[in-house]
Parts: sequence; C-alpha cells; structure tokens
Amino acid sequence: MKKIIFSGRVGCGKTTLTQALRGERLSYFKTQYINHYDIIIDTPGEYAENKKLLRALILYSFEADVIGLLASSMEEYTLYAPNIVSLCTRPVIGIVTHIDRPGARPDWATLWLKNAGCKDIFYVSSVTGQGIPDLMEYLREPGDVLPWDEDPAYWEARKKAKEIENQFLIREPVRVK
Ligand SMILES: Nc1nc2c(ncn2[C@@H]2O[C@H](COP(=O)(O)OP(=O)(O)O)[C@@H](O)[C@H]2O)c(=O)[nH]1
Ligand SMILES: [Mg+2]
Repeated sequence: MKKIIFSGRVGCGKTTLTQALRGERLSYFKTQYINHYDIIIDTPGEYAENKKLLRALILYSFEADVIGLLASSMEEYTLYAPNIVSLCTRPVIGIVTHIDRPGARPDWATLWLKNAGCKDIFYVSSVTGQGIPDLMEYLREPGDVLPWDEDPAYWEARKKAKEIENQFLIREPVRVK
C-alpha cells in the first residue's frame, strides 16, 4: 500500500480515519504528536494551524507517498490557501470527512479542496465506513490483497453506495447574500 500522511484542522477526523483504515475499534484520543504507522502518518491538527509547526508537516510529508488533505463537512471555513497543492512534492488527494453527520455540507468542503488544488477527492465516514474502501483502493499497490477482492456481494453493494453518494453530492452550494 502507498503510505499516506493526513493533514487537516483539529477535529476534522484524521485519527478516527486512521483507526477506520487500520480496521481498529474507533476510540477518541487527542493526537499530541506525529504518529507514524505502517501506511499512515497521523498528525496533530495544530501542526496545520500553526505556522511554526507547519514545518514539521512538510518534513514528514517526505516520508509519505501521498498527502491527504482532510476537510470536514462540518467546517465553516478552510485553512487551505488557494493552490497550496502546487507546493507539495507528492501527489495530493482531498478527503471530505464527517459525511454522515446531520447538517453535513460535503459540497463546501469539496469547493475548498478544489480551490486548494486537489483533483481527486474522496468522501468518507469513519463511523459508517462509507468511502473507506475507495480510499484503500486508491492506496493499493500491485500485489496488495484487500479483504473484498474475492467477494462479489461487496462490488454490488459498492455500486449501490456510489449511486446514493452521487445523488447526495450534487447539492448546490449555498450563497450567502
Ligand atoms: N459522525 C462522525 N464523527 C466522526 C467521524 N470521524 C471523526 N468523528 C468524530 O470527530 C471528532 C474528532 O475526530 P478526530 O479523529 O479526533 O479528529 P482529529 O483531530 O482530526 O484527529 C471525534 O469526536 C470523532 O469521534 C465521522 O466520520 N463521523
Ligand atoms: Mg488526531
């Protein structure tokens, strides 16, 4: 699997997504420092929010194959500067989190991530598991075997989930007058 580093504001769901991807039971803990796992580097949100700590994020990104910029569907503003992706030395993907939460606005998060320069955007809920396989498929490298490889029911369910997701994501952004 490709190694991914997660970056994003405090509370956007980096640690919970790390647990979901690793197949762990979800449990809350505050990330105090960079956690370097086998295929995931989980970082504290403060590193993305504080200019001095940001340097550590840049250094750790050199250890990864892919950079994941997370944006929660519950965020009211974004940290990401326009076209920030152009400064990265690795492929960058956008990950919209918290899509299961009431009042979620994945369309806003999508706009911010696109504005930052992300071309590939994934939509995930670490609680329901929606979108997690798509992300794992993206990280898959030749020779990797994933749990659903031999399961036709999985592919059928995934097709249905995609149809629902597409309906759910074509909401127009709200313009504030
Ligand atoms: N409903 C819902 N809650 C989530 C999801 N992902 C994370 N959370 C909750 O959001 C809060 C912040 O998550 P956390 O992973 O610690 O964020 P981090 O600061 O980016 O590492 C916690 O209370 C999580 O339980 C999700 O997909 N759905
Ligand atoms: Mg965390």
